[in-house]
Amino acid sequence: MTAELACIARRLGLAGVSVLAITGFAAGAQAQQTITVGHSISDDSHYSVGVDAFAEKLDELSDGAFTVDEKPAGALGGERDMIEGLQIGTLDAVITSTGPLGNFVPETYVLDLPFLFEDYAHARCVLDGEIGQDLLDKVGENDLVGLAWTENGFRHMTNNVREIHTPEDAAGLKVRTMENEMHMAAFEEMDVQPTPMAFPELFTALQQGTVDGQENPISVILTSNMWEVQDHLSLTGHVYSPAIMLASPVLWDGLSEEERGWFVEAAQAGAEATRDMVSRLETEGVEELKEKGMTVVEDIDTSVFQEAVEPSYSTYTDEHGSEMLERIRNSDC
Ligand code: EAX
Repeated sequence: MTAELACIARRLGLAGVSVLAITGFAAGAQAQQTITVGHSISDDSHYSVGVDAFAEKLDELSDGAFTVDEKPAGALGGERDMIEGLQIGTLDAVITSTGPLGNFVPETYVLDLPFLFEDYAHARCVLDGEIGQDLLDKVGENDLVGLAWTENGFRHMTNNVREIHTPEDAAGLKVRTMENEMHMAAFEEMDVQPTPMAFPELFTALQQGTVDGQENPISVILTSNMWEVQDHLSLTGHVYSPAIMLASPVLWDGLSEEERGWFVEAAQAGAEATRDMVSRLETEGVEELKEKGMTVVEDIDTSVFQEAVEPSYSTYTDEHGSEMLERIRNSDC
């Protein structure tokens, strides 16, 4: 189409007229807007699959008025940097874990408590229901727009020192965590030395031995090639890691109600595609990591880990009370 138009333009002697302008004219003169979407992990990750599904749905709903420019792999900075970017409008949307989100929206810290969600069905049900919507609304009160909850996955530990079967095996290790108070408190209860760091710095830190280990969902471990620099994986599933698709209030202010609806619907389509990949890799990905040479400890007694980290809940409840925690525990999910 574009080449054809360029050809027509040349024949008409419109050499100086941009092809884009002609394309816009041909499509009914509707202005095209490019939406920049950033995330911290690779372009074959579950977030990237989510961006593709988001872009496709947005294109369909808007009849091509919005196109998406994906900036993966921390090209626009770590997750905290990108959230700040949204607030000042230097980018349009981000898919991020809740790692740094509590620094901006403290109400979301509840989601970062270890062993809060029993399984994927439980977490997805809570986030897709009234509780999830209330938290998205809270996000909206902090110079951010919460489009939809999406997913990173249950986090598992990797390291280069020894197989982890029990919290005692983890004790003494230096483990990179996200920049998240709740996560750090949980690891401290296991006598692990939590070392918070932005994701784009992690691979080099593992490679150079600045930290002994890290923890992330299978999809991240696999698609960020952590198996190249980590020997042992333990399926601890110690915390569910939600992700969220956020938009910039600067973008949002310029959209009509109808367009806002398209963005929310497209973000939900992205979340669905992301969750499908997370589910698939939760089993397939483990096999792949074994093939790539990782030793995998699968028979973990999670109850001993749960007991070890339980006292860290007070880090949350001392400051935020237990109302939201009880709501999640008592929900129908
Ligand atoms: O959001 O920082 C992390 O470990 C996150 O899990 C990752 O960047 C995906």
